[in-house]
Amino acid sequence: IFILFMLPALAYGLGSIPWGLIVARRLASVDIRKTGSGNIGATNVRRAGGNIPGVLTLAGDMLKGMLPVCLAIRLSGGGNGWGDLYISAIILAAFTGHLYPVYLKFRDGGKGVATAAGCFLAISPLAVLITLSGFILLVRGTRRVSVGSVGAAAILPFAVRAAGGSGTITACAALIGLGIVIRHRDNIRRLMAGTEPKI
Ligand code: NKO
Repeated sequence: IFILFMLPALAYGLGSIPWGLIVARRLASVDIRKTGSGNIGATNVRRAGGNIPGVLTLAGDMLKGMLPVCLAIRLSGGGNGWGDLYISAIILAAFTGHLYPVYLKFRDGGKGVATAAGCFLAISPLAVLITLSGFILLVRGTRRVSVGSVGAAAILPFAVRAAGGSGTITACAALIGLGIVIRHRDNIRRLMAGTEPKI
């Protein structure tokens, strides 16, 4: 019962851990917020420090979403109505932590792609697999990670539904997708201006 009430705060706290900032500082000796796009995500860390720091950031940001959602699934017993509402709240808490990290005074948060992928991997690996396929096709086709991310955000709720997700989890996926798209507004502006960097 105690952990049931503490998990939202724990998920927010975990989500707040800025892996990209930590990895880039340790392994590439740069302040990732002042390099490239200025984003703390895996894409920008790879841009600044190469593949290994990029993959470590991706793994860290995915795990901090996956861990609290796995706990939420266990605590709520999965599939029932209240359980899905609880799981959705935990997803939103982890995602909000990543976007507005308490340790960075709620500024300089990420765009939520890797953290969302981790959260939904815990609930529906199939939905993430479907979304990942779209992501890969879009990145290959355009050479821009941001296009893959925005596309994946749009696909996610449909993939969750198609994979058998409940209405509650689907609505949560739509909200997360909307958050990701909004966070990419600078990228979208650059894409329309033709100035978004290729990978
Ligand atoms: O620096 O503004 P930038 O060019 O870095 O970065 C734009 C980028 C920001 O996002 C990231 C996160 C890294 C994403 C790596 C892809 C990992 C695999 C994604 C699977 C997608 C399926 C999950 C659905 C979640 C929406 O966009």
